[in-house]
Amino acid sequence: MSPEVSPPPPPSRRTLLRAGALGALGTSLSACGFMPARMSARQEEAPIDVKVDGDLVYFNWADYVDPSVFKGFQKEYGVDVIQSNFDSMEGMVAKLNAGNRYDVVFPSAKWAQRLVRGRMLRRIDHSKLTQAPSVFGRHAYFADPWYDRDSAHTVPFTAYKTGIGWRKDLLGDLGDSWKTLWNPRAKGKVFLLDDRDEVLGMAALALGLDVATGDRQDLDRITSLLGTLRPNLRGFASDDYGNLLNGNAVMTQAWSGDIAAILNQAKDPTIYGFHAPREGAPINSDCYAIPVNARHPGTAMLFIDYMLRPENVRKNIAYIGYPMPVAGTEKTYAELVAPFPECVVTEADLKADLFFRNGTRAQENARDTAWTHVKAG
Ligand code: N2P
Repeated sequence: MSPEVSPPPPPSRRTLLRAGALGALGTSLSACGFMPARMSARQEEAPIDVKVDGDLVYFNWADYVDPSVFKGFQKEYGVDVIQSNFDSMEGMVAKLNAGNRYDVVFPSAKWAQRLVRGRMLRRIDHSKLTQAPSVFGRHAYFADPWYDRDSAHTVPFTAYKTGIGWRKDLLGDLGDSWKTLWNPRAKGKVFLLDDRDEVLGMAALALGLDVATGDRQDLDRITSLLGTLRPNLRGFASDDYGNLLNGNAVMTQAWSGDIAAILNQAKDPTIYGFHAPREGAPINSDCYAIPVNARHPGTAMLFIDYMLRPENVRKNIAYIGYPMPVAGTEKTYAELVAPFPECVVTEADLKADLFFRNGTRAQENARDTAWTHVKAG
């Protein structure tokens, strides 16, 4: 395929409005390094022929789909699922930019927006997905989310918030503030997610700042605050789930879904707690997306549709612990998280301004620099 590189269209007024205060898209686009993989509008818009066109090359977080659902898909369609995993959005996008070809990838909201702006995703025709009405017809938020107008290139997979997971048997009941991470009884046994936006966002919220601030003065305050957390820190890791279960962490910054998954995996789930801190808990959503250079977009469409069948959604919810916006699966999730009601992501949560947003190039660079300082300690 010879990519016909063309500049992105100017953002419409609607897109600009949706991008929010930080979204100066024109300038941030080239900063994202998507130029080499950008496709022409024609390639992006070409309708996908929904039929098996090869094995499914799948790229996602580890353990983020129930293995029995993969088995069912392979059996029904006579294809293999060829899996590889990433452990950060930056890692995922680096692979795409390097030209690696996947049929289905799972960006979070702001990364989906970047990929859409960079013309790196195929358009997904909802009328070709038999299950689309139970997603877009029932969950108004996802019919037209801020990160992808009309969900034209994405289908929502999960929703979650970020909070604190801890061992109740070791630390007792804890307060519902981000400051809990500084609890001296957790000295040397706290993990933060290995994620720039989550860590800077947590400190921003603890300080009463915007969750996605790119302001240098704000970022100085954030880095100083995070410096004071060092004595408590054992490390940065996005395996919040594993670290709590294996005892490496007594407390960890955690995604609500991973905590809910613990309910199904732990010998004694009652020893774990989860708080969505009162200063604000970042909200996010991961999506299905089909890269423009996917070799098997037809199989990818069939996979997305298969994943959206309510019986498969219910299996996935029970296995990974994340709610999925698909009608008929609400009860499965509600029952799962009954012991952890703070995991629940409501429509009001989605509308609160607690998503990580794309900043301007300068703001994103300032956040990179702050993150480098925080990691270096
Ligand atoms: C990995 C799930 C990560 C989802 N357990 C957060 N985007």
